Amino acid sequence: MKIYGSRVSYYTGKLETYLRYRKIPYELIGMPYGKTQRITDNVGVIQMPVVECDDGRWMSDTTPILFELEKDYADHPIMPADPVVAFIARLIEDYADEWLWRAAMHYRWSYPYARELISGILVDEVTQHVRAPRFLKRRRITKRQINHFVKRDGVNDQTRSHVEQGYFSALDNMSAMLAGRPFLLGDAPSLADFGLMAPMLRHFGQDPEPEEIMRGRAPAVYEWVARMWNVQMDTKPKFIGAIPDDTTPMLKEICETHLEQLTANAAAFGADKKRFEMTAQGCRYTDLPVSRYRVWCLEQLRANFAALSPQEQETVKALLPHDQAAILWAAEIPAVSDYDKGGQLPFGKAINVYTGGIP
Ligand SMILES: N[C@@H](CCC(=O)N[C@@H](CS)C(=O)NCC(=O)O)C(=O)O
Repeated sequence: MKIYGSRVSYYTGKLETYLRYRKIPYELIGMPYGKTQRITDNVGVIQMPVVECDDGRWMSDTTPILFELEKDYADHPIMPADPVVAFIARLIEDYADEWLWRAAMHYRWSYPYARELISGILVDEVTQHVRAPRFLKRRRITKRQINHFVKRDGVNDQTRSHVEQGYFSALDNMSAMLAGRPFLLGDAPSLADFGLMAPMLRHFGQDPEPEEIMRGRAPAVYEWVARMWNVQMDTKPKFIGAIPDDTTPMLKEICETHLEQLTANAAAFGADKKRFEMTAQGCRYTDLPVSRYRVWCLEQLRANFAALSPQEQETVKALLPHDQAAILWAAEIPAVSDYDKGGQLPFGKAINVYTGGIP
C-alpha cells in the first residue's frame, strides 16, 4: 500500500508502527501538497496519513484503518479479549490521539531546537512544489504551525505549564504501567500502545526538547518506544485479564483532561459555537477550537461502553470514579456529529479534526 504522509507526522508514525508489527509492506510518500486534488477526490480532505490500497481503494483515519486491517488477524488481535480491558484500551487510544496532540504540537513548535529540526524536514518533504528560498519556506511553515496548532489551540501564558504537565503525567503514568509489563496492557502491544506511539514516537521521542525530558524522566518509556518499533508479531498475544492498580493514575488523568475536553467540546458543538472554554485540573482554557470530529470520537466511546454487559459497565464505572467519566454513560449528549453515518470508515470521506480545515 502507499501511505501519503510524513516521517515526522503524529498519526503516520502510529500507522507505520502497526504496519511494521503486522509485516505489511508499504511505501511512505510525502503528502503531495502541490497536487492535493487526487487526495481530496478520494478521501475528502487533506490529512496525514492517507492510504492508497493496491485494489484502488483509499483509507483515512488511523483508528478505523487499524480495525479494518485487524480483520486479517482475528486469531491474534491487538484488542484484549476481556471486554473491560478492551474498552480501556480504546479510551487510552482516544486520549493519545486527541488530548496529547496539543502538548506534542506545543513542544514541537514553541521550542527552538525542535522547531529548527522539524521545519527543515517538513519543507523538504512536502513543499518541493513551492518555488521559494528554503529559509523562507521554513519561516512560513513555522509561523503557520505556531498560529494554528499552538496559539489557536489554546496554549498561552495561562495554560502553558498545564499543557507541559500533561506530557509529564503521560510519562509518569506510562512508566508506572510499564514497571510491571513490557506493554501497557500485557505481554503484547494493544490498541493502547499503538495509540500512544502517535505522540511518543514522532514528537516526544524525536523532537529534541521533549526527547531530552523523556530520556531523563521516563527511560522506561524511551525503551518502550524502541520496543514498539521493533515488536514482533506474537501468534498468541497475552493481555491482562483485568485492569490493575498501576493504571489508576492514567485513568484519572484521562478523565480530568481528555473527557473534560470531550464533554465541553460536545456542548459547544451542540450550541453551534466555533470556540469554547473549559477548566481542566484547575487550569482555565478560554479559547479552544470546537471539533466535530471529536464529537464523533465521544460517540464511538459511548457506543462501545453501551455494548458492554451491565456487569462490565459497573466494572468500568468503578475504574473511572470521576465526574467527567459520566459523559460515557449519560442518557444522551447535547450534540450529534453526523460523521460516518453509513459506517463506511476507513473507506468513507474523512473530516479534519477541526471542521473546515485548520481553524
Ligand atoms: N483522525 C486522523 C487525524 C489525522 C491528522 O490530523 N493528521 C495531522 C498530521 S499528523 C494533519 O494532517 N493535520 C493537518 C495539517 O497539518 O495540515 C487520523 O487518525 O489519522
